[in-house]
Amino acid sequence: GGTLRVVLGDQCSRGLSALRDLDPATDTVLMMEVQAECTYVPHHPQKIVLVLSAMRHFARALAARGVRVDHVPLDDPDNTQSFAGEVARAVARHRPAQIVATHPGEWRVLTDMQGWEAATGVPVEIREDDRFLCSLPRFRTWAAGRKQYRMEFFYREMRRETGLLMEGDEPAGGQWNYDAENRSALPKGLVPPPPRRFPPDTITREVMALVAHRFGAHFGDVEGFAWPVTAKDATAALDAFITDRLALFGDYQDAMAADQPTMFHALVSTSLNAGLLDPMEACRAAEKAWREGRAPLNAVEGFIRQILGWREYVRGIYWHLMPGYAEGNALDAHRPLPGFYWGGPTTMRCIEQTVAQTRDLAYAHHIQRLMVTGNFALLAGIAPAEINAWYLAVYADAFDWVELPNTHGMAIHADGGVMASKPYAASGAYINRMSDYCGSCTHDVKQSAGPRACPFNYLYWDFIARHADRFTKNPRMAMPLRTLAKMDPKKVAALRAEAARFLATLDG
Ligand code: FAD
Ligand code: DLZ
Ligand code: SF4
Repeated sequence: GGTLRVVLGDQCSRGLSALRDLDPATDTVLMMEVQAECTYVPHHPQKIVLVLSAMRHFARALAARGVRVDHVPLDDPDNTQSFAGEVARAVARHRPAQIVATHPGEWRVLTDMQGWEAATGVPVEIREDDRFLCSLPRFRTWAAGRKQYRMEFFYREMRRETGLLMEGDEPAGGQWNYDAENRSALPKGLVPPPPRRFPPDTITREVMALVAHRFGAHFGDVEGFAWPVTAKDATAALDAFITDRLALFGDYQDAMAADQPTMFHALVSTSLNAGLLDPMEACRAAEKAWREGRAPLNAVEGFIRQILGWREYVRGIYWHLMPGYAEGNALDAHRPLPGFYWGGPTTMRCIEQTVAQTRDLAYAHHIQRLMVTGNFALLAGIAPAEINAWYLAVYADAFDWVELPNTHGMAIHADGGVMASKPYAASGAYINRMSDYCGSCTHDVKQSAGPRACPFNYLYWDFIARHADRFTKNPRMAMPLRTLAKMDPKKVAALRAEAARFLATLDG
C-alpha cells in the first residue's frame, strides 16, 4: 500500500525531507536501532546513547502526532541488526508501494541504501538532505573548476546568500572575518561558566543501561551523559550558550585549560548533527544577540563562521570528493595508533587531559582536537585510517561527513592540502601559549632534547625534516624550512635521533 519512510539515527528532524507529504492514513515511518551501526567503529557509549535516545524520543513525538511509527529496538529478538536486513523485514511487514529516505551522512550508508531497491523489489527514492544551508549541487557549482577549495571564499558567498551579518552588500562591521581577535589564552582567574546539562530522563536511562550492557567494553564513560536528546532541549542548550558564553566565545575560541573541558564553546554540534537543532536557527540566534548588543561582533561572526562556513564547507568537500577522499595518504603515514589515545598511560599532560575528558564527556573542543591529539598524530605519522576511525568513534558529534574532512584533511594533511594550505604542525610552544597544560607536565616545554624534553618539540623538527622535500613547494612552509636550514646539522641529527627513540617506544 503506502510509503515506507526511513528515518536514520542522525535524522531526528521534524522537517526531514523523507517525512514531507507523509499521509498518516497509509504511510509508516521506519526507525532501526541496529548493532552494525553501533560497532562498525567502537563508538563512545555516550554517542550511542545520544543516537538511540534521540531516535526513541523522536519516534514518540511522531506517534503522538498520529504518525504510524515502526521502531525496531536494539534488543528485539528478531532484529537482524543491519539496515539492509531491517528494511527487508519491514517491507515484508508493510508491503509498501515505495520507500522514501533522506540522503544519509555517510558514503558507506548511501551505498547500502542504493542497494535496497534491488534487494526488496520496492522502488527507493533518496531525497536531498535539505537541513543543510548549502545543497550539494550548489556546492559542486562553487567547487567546479577551482584548484583550491578555500573555506573563506565559500563562506563569503554563504554570507551574501543568507544575508547573515550583512549590511546591504557589505559585511557587518566592514570585515568578513575577525579571527585575528580570537586568539587569546585564558587569563588567570577567569572561569568559564559551565554549560547547561540535561540529566537523563527515563527513556535515556533505559538506553544507558542497554548500552552499558552491550557496549560496556567500548572506550568511554556512559554515566556522565548529559546531552540534549530532543529538539526542545537542544534549543535550551543553544539559549544557555547565547546567554552565558557567546560574548567571550570569540576571544577564547583557541584557548585550552586543564580541568576546563568546554571553555566558552557552544556544545551544539551533537544537536546539529543529530538533527535536533537547525543550523539557521543557531546562526540567527547569535546574530540577534549581536544586534541587541548582548555579544560583540568578533564572537558572533566567529560562531556563525563555524556553522555557516566550516560546517557547510566540510560537508560539501566530503560529498564532492568521496569515496576517493578517504583513501589518500599524502604524508605516507603508517604508524599504528598509540595506546594512550584509548586512555593508556602517557607523560604528556596535554594528551592525558584531552583523552581523559574525551572518555568522560565524548567531547573535546576544536583546538584540542586539532592541536593536541591531531597535531600529535600528524607529527608522529599515525596511519590515516587509524586516527580517522578514532575520531569517528570517540566524539558524540562524529558522523563521517564532518569527522573525515576535519581529521584526514585539517588535522593530518593526508589529503595533501585540499582542505588546508599547510599542515597544522606545531611544537610545544603553541600548546604552551594557548593552554596551562605545560605547567603541570613532567616534560619541559622549553627543552627540545634530553630526557625531560617536550616530545612535541623534537617530533616537530623531525616532521619538518622528514617532509622537507615535499614542503619546499609550499610557500607557507618557507619559514620552518629556513629555520631548519640554519640549524647546526649536528643539532638536527640529535633532534631526529631523539624523535626516533621516542617513536620506537610508541611502536614497542
Ligand atoms: P563550537 O566551537 O562552539 O562551534 C560551534 C559549531 O560550529 C559547532 O557545534 C559545529 O557545528 C560548528 N563547527 C565548528 N568547527 C567546525 C568544523 N571544523 N567543521 C564542522 N563544523 C564546525 N565537528 C563535528 O561536528 N563532528 C566531528 O566529528 C568533528 N571532528 C573533528 C575532528 C577534528 C580532528 C577537528 C580538528 C575538528 C572536528 N570537528 C568536528 C569540528 C569541531 O571541533 C567541533 O564541531 C566542535 O568542537 C564541536 O563543539 P561545539 O559545539 O562546542 O563547537
Ligand atoms: C551512529 C549510529 C548509531 C550508533 N546507531 C544507529 C542506529 O542504531 N540506527 C541508525 O539509524 N543510525 C545509527 N547511527 C547513525 C548511522 O551510523 C550513520 O552515521 C548515519 O545514519 C549516517 O547518516
Ligand atoms: Fe604537552 Fe609538551 Fe606541554 Fe607537556 S610540555 S603539556 S607534552 S606541550
